[in-house]
Amino acid sequence: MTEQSPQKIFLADYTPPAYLIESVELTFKLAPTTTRVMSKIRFTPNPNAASKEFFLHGEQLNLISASIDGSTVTPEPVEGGLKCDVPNAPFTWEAEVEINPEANTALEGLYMSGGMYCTQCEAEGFRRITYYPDRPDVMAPFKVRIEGNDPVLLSNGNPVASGEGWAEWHDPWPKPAYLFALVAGDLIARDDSFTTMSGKEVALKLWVRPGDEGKTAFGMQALKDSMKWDEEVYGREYDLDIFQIVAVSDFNMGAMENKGLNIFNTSAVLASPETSTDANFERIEAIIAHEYFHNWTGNRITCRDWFQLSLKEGLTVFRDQQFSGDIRSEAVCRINDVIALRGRQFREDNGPLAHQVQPDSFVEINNFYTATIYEKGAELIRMMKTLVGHDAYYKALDLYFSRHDGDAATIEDWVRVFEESTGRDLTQFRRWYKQAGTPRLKVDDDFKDGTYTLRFKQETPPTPEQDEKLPQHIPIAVGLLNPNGDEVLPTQILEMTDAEQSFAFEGHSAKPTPSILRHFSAPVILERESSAEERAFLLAHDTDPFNKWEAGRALAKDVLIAMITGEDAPTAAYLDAVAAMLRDDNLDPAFRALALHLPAQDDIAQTLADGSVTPDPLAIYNAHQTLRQQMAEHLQDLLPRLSAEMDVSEPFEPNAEQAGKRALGLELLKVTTRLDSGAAAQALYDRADNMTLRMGALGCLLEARKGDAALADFRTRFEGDALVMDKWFAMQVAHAAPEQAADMAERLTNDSDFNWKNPNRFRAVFGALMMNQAGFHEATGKGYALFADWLIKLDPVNAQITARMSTGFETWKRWDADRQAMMKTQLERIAATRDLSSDTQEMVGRILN
Ligand code: 0A1
Ligand code: ZN
Repeated sequence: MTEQSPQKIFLADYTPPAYLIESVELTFKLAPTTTRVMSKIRFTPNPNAASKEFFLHGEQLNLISASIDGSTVTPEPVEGGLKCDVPNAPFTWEAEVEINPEANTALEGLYMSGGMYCTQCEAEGFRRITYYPDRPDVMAPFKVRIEGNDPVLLSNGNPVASGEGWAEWHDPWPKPAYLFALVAGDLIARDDSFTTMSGKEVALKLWVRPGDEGKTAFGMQALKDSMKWDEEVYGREYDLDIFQIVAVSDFNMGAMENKGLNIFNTSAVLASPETSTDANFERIEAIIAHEYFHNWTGNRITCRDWFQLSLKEGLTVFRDQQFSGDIRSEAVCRINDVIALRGRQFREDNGPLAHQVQPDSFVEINNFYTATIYEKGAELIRMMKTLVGHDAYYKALDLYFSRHDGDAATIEDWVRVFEESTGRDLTQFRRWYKQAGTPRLKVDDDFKDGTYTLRFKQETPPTPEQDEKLPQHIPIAVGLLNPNGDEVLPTQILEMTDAEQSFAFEGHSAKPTPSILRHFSAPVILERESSAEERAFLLAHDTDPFNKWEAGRALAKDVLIAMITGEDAPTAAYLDAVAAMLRDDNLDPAFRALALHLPAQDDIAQTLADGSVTPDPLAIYNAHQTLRQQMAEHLQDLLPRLSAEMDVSEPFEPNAEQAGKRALGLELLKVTTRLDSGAAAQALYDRADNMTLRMGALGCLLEARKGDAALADFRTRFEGDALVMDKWFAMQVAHAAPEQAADMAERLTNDSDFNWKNPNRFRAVFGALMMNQAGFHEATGKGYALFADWLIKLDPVNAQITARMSTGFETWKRWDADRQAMMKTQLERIAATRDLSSDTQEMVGRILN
């Protein structure tokens, strides 16, 4: 859809709905191009609303008939829906509309994916199914009847009755329309069951296309683990007789928490050792947990409006992070979460797309499913828990669930629950929701007469439309080590509330070494002058695993940045520290793998730009290459023994312990490949019996420019498996040399398997190009031009994906004048495209400003 002048919507303009809904009955007569939807909705005037205007959202609907209390009416079509005169008392609205699921390439509303019908209604997709007040504060119980030729006909809630060619469902829990779902197709279920804490038996079904049954066991186990965990940790019990998951090949996001009927991107649920990597397994487990946890944080308690999106998303991400930390390694999960936060959210928060966790306005809500709403939102919950403590946190959550169950709530409701339950004043803490940008936390220290003092200074740089920043309430977890490396002060939470603040620690006989921001206790950028010796000391001695890793990462960054800026690089100190860390058999292999992994090239670029140095993507790439080569030479003697120890001999299990060994083994293989030109990688590829090792080996071969045979073999083996072929596409672009990445991406777009309307396949190629920093930013600008061509081509087909992927250009102001000019030209070319979607217009406009 194209709209001419996209309308801005403001949080301050919120008004309660004019009409509430008592009940909804929907009948679907399914047909690929002519589906009929009959609705019967019981409305009642909202006593709390000022307006009496009856407006229903509707988009791309063909209205066949409408009536009120049985009498035909002729509603007035208006922008985005219709209006109608209605009685000033409860009334029944009935309508019949026709829609065309087959023509729906936007994948919002009711659409078809590989011959099956499915829906995506968050945020505003239900208005493409029928006329309705499509806003989350209008909640109703739904009865749904589906008529169609497909053997499986599903909707939300409990099954009521079914027969040949029809099925009826009833969802007794009032829900907003964005949680509606319908699925119809030729599907097969993995069946299981779960007995809840009060002894209720819940049927579990994981529906897939015939042929994918072998990839459902892991997802089902993750679901049962999630259900159990939510009972044990949060006391939350499931509330319907059945819980269903459906895997769909064409899906814009990872998955969707529709009440009782979650719909998943196949990539977020299907798993097998032969086709999925350890990282895939971990992500699938987290997403299944995430969607399941939404049943309470999102569905039972939903959002009043979309400005409250982080109310459900921040909290649910935090809950899924807790879950993963509990069933895997807490330390390793935390490090990975912070890597992701810095890689995506910090970049967003420090560029033209920076926005508040609770925005004040938006044009297209689909553009706000961002790392800031999700991941920064989760960090805010984590900080609240740190500030109030474990017991007070769960007490506050109990109050939240009991007070707001059944509500469409606000972020303010959430904060108030914490204040009332704990007695703490969170006035200043609220700023985290309303102030965009990542605070910089500068620290220096001083030691006199046995007293050690830490002096902090916080400052948040300006962000679009928000120049002035006030000090944040920052929990800073600190520990102190004595010169022997013993911890002399265990972790304490310092609460910083002023722009500048000092904290003194008395009674030290020698100057201690501080370990600051342990466990990454706040989403800030810590700026502290530190020597290579101190970093190596912390890498060796810190008791906090996060800061231990952080010290190694900081040292690696120092080396890479010094290499790039032509200063003296502390390479020897770094390599010695890494070797010592690798030799420490007491350390979890997963931790060692993370510590060996070099900081991302984007991370280096961001740090350089932050320090007012214009980054050169090729120089960053070359520094990476050089350091890896030096690492290989330095670690030569260690490699054979360690690599052998990381060989997993028992049958593949996707658990954290085995995954950690494989991760370290593959990090070592990257280093080894520098010395043997890929011989070990080829041998591993040839004997690999799981995707983790096969793909790890293939990556090394591609980096060594020795991957042709393995690539051909990979394709032959997995030709029919779309998810694995996504990997085949992505790997070639991700590992292409800087000057070849754009050409490679272009070549792949001509491949007969490049089904570009499928979001997973489009992302495989162009997501990989965005991630290959030196390749995307190759000097002639061909990466930019190719990417823009394809965004322009995709926009009329799938505006949501186009808008989201336009963030590939969000760093344009970071680079040199030539690159800036070329990126700007492409952004302007996209912006000038006729009939550009409002989604993409908004994003490109914000990026350019
Ligand atoms: N609520 C889902 C994410 C989601 C959001 C929007 C979608 O379509 C526009 C689809 C899914 C979640 O947090 O998992
Ligand atoms: Zn979510």
